[in-house]
Amino acid sequence: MAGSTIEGRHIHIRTCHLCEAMCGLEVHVETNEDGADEVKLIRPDRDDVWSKGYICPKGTTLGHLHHDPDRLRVPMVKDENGVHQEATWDAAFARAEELMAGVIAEHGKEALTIYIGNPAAHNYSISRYTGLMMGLADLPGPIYSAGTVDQWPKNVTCWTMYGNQWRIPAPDLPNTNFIVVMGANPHASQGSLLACPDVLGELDKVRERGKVVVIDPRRTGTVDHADQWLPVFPGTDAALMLAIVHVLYDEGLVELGHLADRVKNLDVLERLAAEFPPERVAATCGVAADEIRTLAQEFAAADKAVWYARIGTCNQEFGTLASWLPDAINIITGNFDTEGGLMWGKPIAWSATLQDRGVPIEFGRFHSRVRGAPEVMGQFPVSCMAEEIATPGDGQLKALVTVAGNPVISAPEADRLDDALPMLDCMISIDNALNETTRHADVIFPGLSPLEQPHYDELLWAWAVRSAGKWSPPLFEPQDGRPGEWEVLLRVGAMMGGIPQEHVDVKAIDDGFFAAFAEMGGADPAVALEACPAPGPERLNDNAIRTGPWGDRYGENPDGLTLESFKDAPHGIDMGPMVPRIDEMIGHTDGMIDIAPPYVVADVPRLEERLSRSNDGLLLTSRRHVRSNNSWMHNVKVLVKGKDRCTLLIHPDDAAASGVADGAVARVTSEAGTLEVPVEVSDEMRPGVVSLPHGWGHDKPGTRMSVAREHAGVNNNVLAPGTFVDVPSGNAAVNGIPVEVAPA
Ligand SMILES: Nc1nc2c(c(=O)[nH]1)N[C@H]1C(S)=C(S)[C@@H](COP(=O)(O)OP(=O)(O)OC[C@H]3O[C@@H](n4cnc5c(=O)[nH]c(N)nc54)[C@H](O)[C@@H]3O)O[C@H]1N2
Ligand SMILES: Nc1nc2c(c(=O)[nH]1)N[C@H]1C(S)=C(S)[C@@H](COP(=O)(O)OP(=O)(O)OC[C@H]3O[C@@H](n4cnc5c(=O)[nH]c(N)nc54)[C@H](O)[C@@H]3O)O[C@H]1N2
Ligand code: SF4
Ligand SMILES: [Mo]
Repeated sequence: MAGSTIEGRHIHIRTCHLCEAMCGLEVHVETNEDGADEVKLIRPDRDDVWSKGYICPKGTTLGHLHHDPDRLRVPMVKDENGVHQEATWDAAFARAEELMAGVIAEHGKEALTIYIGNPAAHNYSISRYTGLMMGLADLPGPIYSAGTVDQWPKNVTCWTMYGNQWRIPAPDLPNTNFIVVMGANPHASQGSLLACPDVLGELDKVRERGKVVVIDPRRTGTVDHADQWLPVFPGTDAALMLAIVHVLYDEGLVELGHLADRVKNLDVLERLAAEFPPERVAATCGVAADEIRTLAQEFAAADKAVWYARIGTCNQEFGTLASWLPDAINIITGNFDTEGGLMWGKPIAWSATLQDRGVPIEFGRFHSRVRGAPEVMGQFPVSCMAEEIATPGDGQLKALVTVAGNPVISAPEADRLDDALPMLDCMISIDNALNETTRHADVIFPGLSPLEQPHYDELLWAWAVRSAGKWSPPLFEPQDGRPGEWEVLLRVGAMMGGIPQEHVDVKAIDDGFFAAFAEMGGADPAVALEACPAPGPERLNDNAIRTGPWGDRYGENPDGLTLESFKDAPHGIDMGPMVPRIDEMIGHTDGMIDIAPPYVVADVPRLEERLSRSNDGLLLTSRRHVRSNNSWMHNVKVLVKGKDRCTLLIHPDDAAASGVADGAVARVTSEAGTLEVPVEVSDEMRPGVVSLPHGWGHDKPGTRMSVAREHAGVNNNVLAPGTFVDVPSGNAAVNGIPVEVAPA
């Protein structure tokens, strides 16, 4: 096992699985008087090839998560009084199967769906085995995920521009000299669709070399690491960026560099932008025309520049347009697929999501039953889930499986979903907590503690600023007889597929799954199966490394990498910085980047209408904090202690006009609902815009979150109208919600 033992203390080397920064940790474990192993201390691993000693406060709390007495360790089954009781694994599987089989018999598989939450992206078992689960379930209808309150617009633009929805390019931060950070706050998030340790430290270095500009309605902590802050009105970024493109064309600053003959539909982009001179959008965006003009000129003049946009540009009314235009700006200024610009990462271990190519682009193949929402990449907006459960009729949802998700907090119209979930005939959750969502589940199957399983980040290296990789062994042995999370997913998938549990041959199913992956990597499945006989996620990980760009190809390239290479290198392996990849990354059959995809630009008229809407009244936005992680880490005492973070941030002028004072309680009302929340008056907000954090509201009965309950806060998604979406992607617009603020 990696690490060393000093005076009875074992020091494990591990990668923090919580966020995209993937920091290396030293986890110090001691055996206590009762003979139990306990995490005593977590500190940065200075020898980590990637993070080199950087961590944030959350990384030091993995021991708290592991030892939390509230964490589920055995399955929970609801008794006849609706109270969760601990159960054996066999009893829990039997109850789940009984309920699921009942729904299938009575309503068919149309009545089944799955919701997949965010930690799936940070857990190798879940990220791989939800794929197998869906394959086994073979559902005729859509599934739901946190993706439609997150990056779905970016998936739409990457699919239409590059031909693959997960080939998301990221800023080459360590090598750029000019960066625009739009709708992202790495001060809290530590980077998103951008894997880079110590993003703020990197921004400081960019400032030394050139300039950092932040475009955000809030003067965030990231602005402290920037030269300029442009306080844009929420939802107007696309208009601002079209004006940037306008200036670039108008002033002859367009220069495609090495991509000159790799980009099509440039004329469409130019024609559209011609309609958006800075003077036309300035009032709507809240950014002066000369500031827009200067930014375009400076961006074009910088030798290496990059325009980086994240969740503020996705979770909004024009998410698809605002996700398309940053890439377009980088492309037409010669800052795409080149050092210091927007580039694709090159993972050592490939992810299946990045492999598929050539799927014909098609949206709206079917529509949701209740509101008629079009399918987008197999999903409906997550806000549809409540109405699809609550509205009777053919195709009504009767069974739901949630995997590592808490949509009662994270999805728009949160209270409506909370009311709908008890109407299900069968709800199964695969989750480590009895929280606001899982309290409705008939059966909860806990996953292993992250410290009980190996870890390798699967997808995140696709947008990492270096080609590196790290594997962490489990620190603790799971309790006897506990199935791994992968096996639970496999079994529940089979259940949804109508395969009786006694006929589920885990090894045979897993062998078939692995063989398909080996083939996807270009290996001979028979050779791969012989080399890797043990079922489970580890051999998938091994295969992705062996058939990846530096892999041993099962012996063909004897000096190549395997999972063993990572086991021998606890501080990680680094294969260098980002490199140009255009020839490998375009999935379209013509090999061209489509800089103005018809599906995307068809939404421009909707944006034009926005220009005639005034910015009167107050618009609600969301925010994050470095000591929170969406909804699920508020049960860690050291992270929630201190000042109340769940406050309404409001500019002094707006506070005065609304009659609310600092520290008082305000009533915030939207079309969807009402909340009462403490006020924090601050000029860090742009006038006309207020901000609430997401992920709070832990006061529901029937949960087992004793610490979070004492720091409950309110759920800002009670205020998010479910039908307020970015139309082309169906992604929720949880930013830019019109609200009224009054004294409570
Ligand atoms: N208003 C507003 N709403 C938002 C956002 C916003 O900015 N504003 N952001 C959106 C975004 S970007 C996201 S990604 C979503 C997140 O939405 P969700 O993914 O639905 O919510 P999380 O809070 O991440 O909940 C994660 C769940 O996973 C469980 N969990 C943690 N670790 C494990 C594990 O190892 N195994 C298993 N099985 N379970 C585990 C936790 O107990 C918890 O129940 O929220 C979205 N909602
Ligand atoms: N500590 C911590 N880290 C996290 C998470 C967490 O909850 N806590 N969540 C993780 C997840 S799931 C994700 S997806 C990432 C997200 O990571 P980021 O994208 O960096 O998200 P935020 O920190 O929410 O920053 C979004 C910013 O957008 C601004 N904004 C809101 N509306 C608009 C708008 O219309 N236009 C513009 N230009 N800006 C706008 C907000 O004021 C806010 O400052 O973070 C991840 N990392
Ligand atoms: S920034 Fe914090 S939460 Fe993210 S990986 Fe590093 S230590 Fe973990
Ligand atoms: Mo997210």
